[in-house]
Amino acid sequence: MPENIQRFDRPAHRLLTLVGQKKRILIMCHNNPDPDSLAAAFALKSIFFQTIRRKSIIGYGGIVGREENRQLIKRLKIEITHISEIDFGKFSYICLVDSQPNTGNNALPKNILPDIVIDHHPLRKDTMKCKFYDVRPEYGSSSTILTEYLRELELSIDSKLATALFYGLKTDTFGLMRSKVKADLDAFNFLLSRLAPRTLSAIENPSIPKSYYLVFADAIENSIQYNDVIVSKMGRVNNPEIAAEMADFLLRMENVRWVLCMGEYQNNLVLSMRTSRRGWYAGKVAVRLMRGLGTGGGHEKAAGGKVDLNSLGPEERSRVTKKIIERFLKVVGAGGVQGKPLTATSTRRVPV
Ligand SMILES: [Mn+2]
Repeated sequence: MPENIQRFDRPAHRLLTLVGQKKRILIMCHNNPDPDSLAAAFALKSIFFQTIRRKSIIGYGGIVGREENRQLIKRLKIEITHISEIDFGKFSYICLVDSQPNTGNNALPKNILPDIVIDHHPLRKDTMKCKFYDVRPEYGSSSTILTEYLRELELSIDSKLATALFYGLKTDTFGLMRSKVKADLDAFNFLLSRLAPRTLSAIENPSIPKSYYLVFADAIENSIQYNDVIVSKMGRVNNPEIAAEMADFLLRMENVRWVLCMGEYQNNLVLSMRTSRRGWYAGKVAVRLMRGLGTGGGHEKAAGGKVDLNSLGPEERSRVTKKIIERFLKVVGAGGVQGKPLTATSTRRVPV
């Protein structure tokens, strides 16, 4: 019976023993991969190359939407392959990082169970059927786990890999703000002295297209505030990650504790949820909101979800959106609150 590998000493050694001399290895990120997913895959690829001299392939579904993430891939030369160019049958070993089977956020076909799962989301039932899984929900990032693997195996970590892992850890934990374990801080300190500071800065501060600002303007225009809760209906978006960016941005508003942003991307309703409230678990709230409608999940402070709109007409689509908003407001305690357009506030501060 496979067991959660983290209970054992030296998980990276166990992983390598299990992989042996497998020839063709695929490492899958989640859809629209974020820095943590990309860095974890990049690190696992480096582990296989440095130990068993195997060149593995990093696969992903969706698109790389954020300009920061595009820069990460470009500047650190992370080679990734879209699933449209991947023949899953050709691989003798499949790894999944920063995600788990049947979560709806990775592009692995339903009939393919990965051999290896390394993740920091809450453990799922299907994951327990995999040969090797190392799932640590208390960890701030998958990059933290992979940094530990590299250190355990005493492998070299060049500045590119250190920069990727540092950025993955930093973004997933909001600069350690969302971190709860010392392991994150240890990895942070370890990577800090090894990364390329100018490259990191270039990744974090890219030029951004004008369209991005227009989407933001639109989203703010279409936001409704219910006391400390904001719901934004963004309409059609040309990038599935923009809902998450908007949610992060809105949560920084003073006195706001919950944000839900929703947009339509390629016949999917994508939603992103954020909270700064303690004692709640956004990922669990997302699962509840999406029950019977689609898929959802996530972490303590950040979560997401997706509804397939393909078979739904315009009326059904708006009914689904309404239902999700209704459930959300009820769960976060704003059920009976009369919402006001965000831009209608009379307390707008105008600099003199
Ligand atoms: Mn992650």
